Amino acid sequence: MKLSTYFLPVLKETPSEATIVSHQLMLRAGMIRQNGAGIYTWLPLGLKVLRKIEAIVREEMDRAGAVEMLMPTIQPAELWQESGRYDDYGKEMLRIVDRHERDMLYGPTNEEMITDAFRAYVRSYKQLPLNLYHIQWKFRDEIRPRFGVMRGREFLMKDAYSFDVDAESARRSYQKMFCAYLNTFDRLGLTAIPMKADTGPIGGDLSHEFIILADTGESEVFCDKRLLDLPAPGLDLDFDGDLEPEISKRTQYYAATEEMHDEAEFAAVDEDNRVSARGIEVGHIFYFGEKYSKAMKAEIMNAEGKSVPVQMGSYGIGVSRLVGGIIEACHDDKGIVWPKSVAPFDVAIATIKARDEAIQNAGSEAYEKLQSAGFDVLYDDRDASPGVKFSTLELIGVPHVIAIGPKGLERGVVELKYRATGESEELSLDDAIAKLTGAS
Ligand code: 5CA
Repeated sequence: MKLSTYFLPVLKETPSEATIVSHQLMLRAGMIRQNGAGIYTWLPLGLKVLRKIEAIVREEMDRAGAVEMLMPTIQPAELWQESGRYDDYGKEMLRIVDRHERDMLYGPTNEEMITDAFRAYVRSYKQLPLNLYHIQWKFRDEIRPRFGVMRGREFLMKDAYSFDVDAESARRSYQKMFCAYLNTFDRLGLTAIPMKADTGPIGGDLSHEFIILADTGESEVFCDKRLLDLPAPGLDLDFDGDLEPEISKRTQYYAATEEMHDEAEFAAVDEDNRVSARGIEVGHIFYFGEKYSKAMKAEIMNAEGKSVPVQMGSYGIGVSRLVGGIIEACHDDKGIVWPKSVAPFDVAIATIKARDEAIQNAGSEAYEKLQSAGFDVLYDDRDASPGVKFSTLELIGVPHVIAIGPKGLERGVVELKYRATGESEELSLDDAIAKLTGAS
């Protein structure tokens, strides 16, 4: 992408309405534009990051055996009347009446709709276990939308739903999602702490929130310090093979989170090991058994030939919230420092004295070579000062910048700058590309 023809409306000033750093940086970096309370346009740079996060979430869901589909944003009220949640959900649900006076709603979540799809097609335990998910926009008429995309009214969520013949198998499905979540957050460059949680309007008796630590977070984390050491990177799971050994790798961790993590239990933790911190809830998983299947008569035949309500769980990840959450965890005084896995571009080229013909040729050569090597490249070909170029690229958080200027060109070198450390080195273009290939 050439910056001269891209759409990157960066702001010089920090907008006064933004009170937390991720919101400020998303506005300044030209990632989002507010259209109303809790409603945002995703500008090109913001959309790129959103899509990268979505792709990682999708890959990990697929790897854990979940199957993607897509349900609509607008739902008929009847399904919610059947489950009993139409009245329970209260003012957070955006209710709509269509031209035929039919009651509709903008979905805040999809338990009812997925249960309706399930009961239409599945009859036998032999078709289970099954896990279906989608990645779709939701609407919740939050009383206090704030912090930009972190607490929006319209937001992108991945929601998965598991179906099992009995409670034992349902708990295995839950555990499998639990592991998939740890993998997903690892890949996003985050340490997410699972905490036992209230089930709220979703219902059920078993639930975990996944929290990333940030001072600006809305959730209070009560945690045994020793748990922070357990989700160490390197516990890479491969769901392709037999599941048992894979799950057992995480079992110790899972079991530990089962044992503690609400405020009362926290009081029992040895004082030396307590931490209490603030964090952002980026995921939430629930096992609620028969809550919806009983009310909506989603029954299956078990091995004994008996018709029983299917056992269900649901598993949410706040995809759009994660964009803000990652920035909260990954920034410095110059701007965003994206983890490589979600950076909008892998590498940028900044030309100094961009109108000089030799510089233009060198810039084009670097652009072509980097693209051929498979990198997503942002070429800052604008006729702007080095200061403007570097500060823009630092603000938007591109992990690597190759600076090409007349002095270096004479000596056959470019400058390779690393966003995360601020370090830089001089080397030939080909060596810089080789280095990036090794590092990526
Ligand atoms: N049906 C269940 C699981 S699929 C459910 O809706 N769970 S939830 O209410 O906890 O939402 C799942 C995730 O969506 C949350 O963990 C959070 O990361 C994200 N989320 C919830 N509300 C908002 C909001 N107003 N703005 C941005 N993200 C949100």
